Amino acid sequence: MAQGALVGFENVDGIGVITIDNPPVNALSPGVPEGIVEHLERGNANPAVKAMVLIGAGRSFIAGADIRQFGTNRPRPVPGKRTHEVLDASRKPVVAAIHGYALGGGLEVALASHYRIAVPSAKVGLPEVLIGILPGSGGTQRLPRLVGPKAAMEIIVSGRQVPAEEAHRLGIIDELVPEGADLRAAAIAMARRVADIRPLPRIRDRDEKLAQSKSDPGIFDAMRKSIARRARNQRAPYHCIAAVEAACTMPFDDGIRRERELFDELENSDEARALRYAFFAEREVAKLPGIPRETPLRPTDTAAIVGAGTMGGGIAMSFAEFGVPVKILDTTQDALDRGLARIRGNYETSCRRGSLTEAEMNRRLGLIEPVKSYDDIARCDVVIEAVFERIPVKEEVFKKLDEVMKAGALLFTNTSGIDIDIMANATKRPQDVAGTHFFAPANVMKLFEVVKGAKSAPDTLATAMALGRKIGKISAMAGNCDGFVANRSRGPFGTEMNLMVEEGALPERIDKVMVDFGYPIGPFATADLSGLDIGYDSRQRRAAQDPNFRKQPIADALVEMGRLGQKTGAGWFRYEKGDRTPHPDPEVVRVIQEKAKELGIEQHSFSDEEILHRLLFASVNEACKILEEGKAYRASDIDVMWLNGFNFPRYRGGLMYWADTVGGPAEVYRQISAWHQRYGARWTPAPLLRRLAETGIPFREAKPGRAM
Ligand code: T1G
Repeated sequence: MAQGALVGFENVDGIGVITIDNPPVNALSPGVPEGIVEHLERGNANPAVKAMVLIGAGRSFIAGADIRQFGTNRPRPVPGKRTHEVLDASRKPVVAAIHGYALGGGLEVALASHYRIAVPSAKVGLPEVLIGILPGSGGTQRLPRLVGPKAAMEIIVSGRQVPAEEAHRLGIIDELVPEGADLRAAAIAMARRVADIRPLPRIRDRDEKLAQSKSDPGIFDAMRKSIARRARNQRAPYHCIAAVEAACTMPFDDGIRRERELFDELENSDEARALRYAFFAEREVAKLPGIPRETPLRPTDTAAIVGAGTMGGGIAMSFAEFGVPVKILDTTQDALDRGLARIRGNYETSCRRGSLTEAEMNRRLGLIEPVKSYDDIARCDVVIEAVFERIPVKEEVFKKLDEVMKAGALLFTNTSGIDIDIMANATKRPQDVAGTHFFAPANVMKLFEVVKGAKSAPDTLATAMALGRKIGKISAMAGNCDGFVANRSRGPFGTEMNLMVEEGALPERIDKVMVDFGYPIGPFATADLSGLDIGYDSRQRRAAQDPNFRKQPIADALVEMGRLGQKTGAGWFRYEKGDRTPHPDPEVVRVIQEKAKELGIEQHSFSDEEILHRLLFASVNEACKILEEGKAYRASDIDVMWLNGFNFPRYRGGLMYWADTVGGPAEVYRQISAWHQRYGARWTPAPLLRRLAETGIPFREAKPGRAM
């Protein structure tokens, strides 16, 4: 293959092998589809070529269209020259040989091929819905013909990756070759076997599976109903269903045209732009200015957790899910027993819900080893402290870790806000210490906030970031400050929600505004879920230390009444036994009115927009301070934290991206300045906000004020 060619061709004794070589994931960037088409046409025209193979160089087949091309003014495909059309017109069989990923346009190329062969570790899928569009190269028309419309809709609307073995069972993959076997050779052998078989097996010619929609016409409405909650305010999931419906109701070529119409309606939608932004923001966040990508990482093959509480248990589950053996240490057998019982209970719930098999539960439990002595964890590569949020307790743990852990072991803390340097300075190896902050529930939430201590070594930080990705998280770097970055930027949101309740906005009203905006549940229902006592203690401590610290009188009153949230059946809302549905409670209204009167706070009405902007603009202002202080590398890193730590609706891009869509810095600065006049110092605009407003630079391009 010519050096540097994106797509190569080699005639192997009559089998034309077409190799795509566009690192890192063989995206269908400009030149790649053209190269594939050129070689398909050459192979068809060459009498010496009996059949062909399509295969990817490097680590993957084709990961899909080049997402960077969307939203740009790119050339329209030439009719009849689209890859899947040329494959359809091929007079010779083409075998798609899949390893790594065949996603989006990559799977569509494979589906337009005549045969598909894969290694078991390969994954296929049509994830376009995850970036706000839909498969636009025949996937919505061919997949239903292969697996039936119902299974096709599940794959297309979820956007999930389908492991090759499941794809083989579904009929998407014709043949699996043993892992480690020579896929290219197997594909060539398959091409040789099928070279003379006619007619060529084109999926477009197979309609038998579409009959399912005739016998069960309700499948489309049922699908629309089943996604209604999570697809709120979004169009792509519904367009995916409409495209599959077209496959069942139109001739193939009409269905292709309908698919393209639906695709064109989405490519430049707000939702698609925001989701593309989120996709790239979650790749950018892995890049650490000043720490080279090739920094050698320390080993993280064995892990230990100190503290078998809720967080420690959830962290242990994260390691076990990704096959990392993990010891969990606590000082008493009772604490360990409770911790392991909680872990087992979580798994049993997942098994009951069908999201986990018993075998998988047992595999994971087999990786979690309870221990009672620090000596039992001394040889572990990484240890994460997850004990009470009390400084003396944490200092004691780190002193002990410093004594027992092997040289070079990574000493991480899951603290949600205590100064990392306090723990680091309790050891003689501060270079090995960093924060690795999980978000509750630790085995569910994706955000893994890595916090840089003053003396954290570069490889310590690089390894921490890689460790997060290794256990299925999205790692994001934060500078060491009160609340780090995620919680610090979320803090003002919490302040404003409590103040608005004092001013007359009821919890159910604020929750509705945020659920309508796209959150899965409202902030008050979320507080009830976490437990109102969590913040109560720290507020009392801070008020005792800082006379200027303003407590939250209504939240405090609820806690003092024993209303701790779901766990006591009442908090901001009332709960029926065994039901998590929040119900407004007149008792809470009484407390609010009583406290507001006591505090002499003027009650007033709110618009939905005022509620939304009071909460989110407060956090945008704090995010500007964070960037100014150099505690985050990028505004998009803060967006990644809000998407993966706080369930901010993904199709709105993230806190800072969204702020740009509602008038950007100029509008936010105008509004905050008005609230500054009305409410005082807490609404003082951040200097960076003012500069962005004056210079017209959007939030998502804001740069940190200084190095982290
Ligand atoms: N386009 C452009 N760049 C891409 C890309 C893509 N499809 N996929 C990955 N990259 C870049 C990524 O930004 C990063 O860049 C590098 O490759 C490594 O990615 C017509 C319309 C394949 C599972 O949605 O899911 O086809 O940071 O860190 O963790 O119907 O990449 O190094 O500069 O994610 O090993 C459909 C998206 C497109 C797949 C590999 N396909 N990609 O994960 O690597 S739309 C997708 C992924 C489409 C058709 C429709 C993952 C991966 P940088 P990475 P990874």
